[in-house]
Amino acid sequence: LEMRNLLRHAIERDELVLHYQPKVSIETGKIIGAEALLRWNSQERGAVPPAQFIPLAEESGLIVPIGEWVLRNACEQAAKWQELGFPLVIAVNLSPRQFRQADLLERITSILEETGLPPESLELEVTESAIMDNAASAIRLLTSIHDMGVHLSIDDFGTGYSSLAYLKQLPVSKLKIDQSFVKGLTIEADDAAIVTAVIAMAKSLHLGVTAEGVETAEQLDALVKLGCDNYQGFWFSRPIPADAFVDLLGTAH
Ligand code: G
Ligand code: G
Ligand code: MN
Ligand code: NA
Repeated sequence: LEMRNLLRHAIERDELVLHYQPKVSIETGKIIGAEALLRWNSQERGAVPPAQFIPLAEESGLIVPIGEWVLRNACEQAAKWQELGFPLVIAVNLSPRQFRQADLLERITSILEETGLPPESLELEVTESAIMDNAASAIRLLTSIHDMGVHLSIDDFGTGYSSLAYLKQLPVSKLKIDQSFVKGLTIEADDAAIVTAVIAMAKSLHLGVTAEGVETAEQLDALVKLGCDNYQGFWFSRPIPADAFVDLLGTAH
C-alpha cells in the first residue's frame, strides 16, 4: 500500500503518538516546558520518521486533521500535567498548511476550551517561511492568536528567509535558533558568529531565545556565556513518551 493511504488511516487506527522534549531554563536548569513531536508507528511500515511522513502529510493536506489531533492531544496532556502540579508551557509545531487554514483561530479556541488548558500554557512554533509566504495575512493571524494569550515562537530561526523588518512587527515572544547553527557553535567560527548575532538581536528586540539541538556540555557552556535563555537537546533529553516525561519531571523539576 502507498504510504499516503496508510497515513490517511493512522488516526483512526490509533497509530499516532506524541513524544515530548523538555525545554530547559539556562538560568535555573529546570524544565519550563515541552515540545510535542509527532511519531507514527505504522502497522505495515513500523516507525516512520517524521522527516518522511510530515512532508507527505503537508502535500496531501492530511496535515490538517493530523495537526488538529496533535494540538488536542498535546493540550490534553499539558492540562493533566498542570493537575499534577507541573505548570509547563506546551509547544506545538504548526505547519505552513495549517497556518493557511481559514478557521485556525476557531479551532485553537475550541481545543483550549475542550481541554481546559489556559491559553498562556500553549506555545505555537511557526517557521519563517510559513510566515513569509503571506506576511500581511500572517501578521493578522498571529496578532489574533497572540491576543488570545497564546505564545508564539519562530522555529528553525536563521534557515528561512527572515525579513528583519517583519520580525519587528510580528507578535512573537521567542526565537528558536536552528540546530544546524548550534551544531557548529563550538567548532565553526561562522556558526558561532550566527548564534552570537541571533542571541544579541533577540535581546535587543526583547524576544526570548531558545537554542535547539544542544548535544554537548561545551555547547551549553557557550550558550550560557552568550546569555541564551532556554535550550532543548539530547544533552538534557531526547523527545520521550508522556509517561517517561512525568518521571523526568518528578526527578528533575
Ligand atoms: O521529531 P523530529 O525531531 O524527528 O522532527 C522532525 C521534523 O518533524 C521537525 O522539523 C519537526 O518540526 C517536525 N514535526 C514533528 N512533529 C510535528 C508536528 O506535530 N507537526 C508538524 N507540523 N511538524 C512536526
Ligand atoms: O524542526 P523542529 O525544531 O521542530 O524539529 C525538532 C527535531 O529536532 C525533532 O526531530 C527532534 O528529535 C530533533 N532534535 C531535538 N534535539 C536534538 C539534538 O540534540 N540533536 C539532534 N540531532 N536532533 C535533535
Ligand atoms: Mn519545533
Ligand atoms: Na527546529
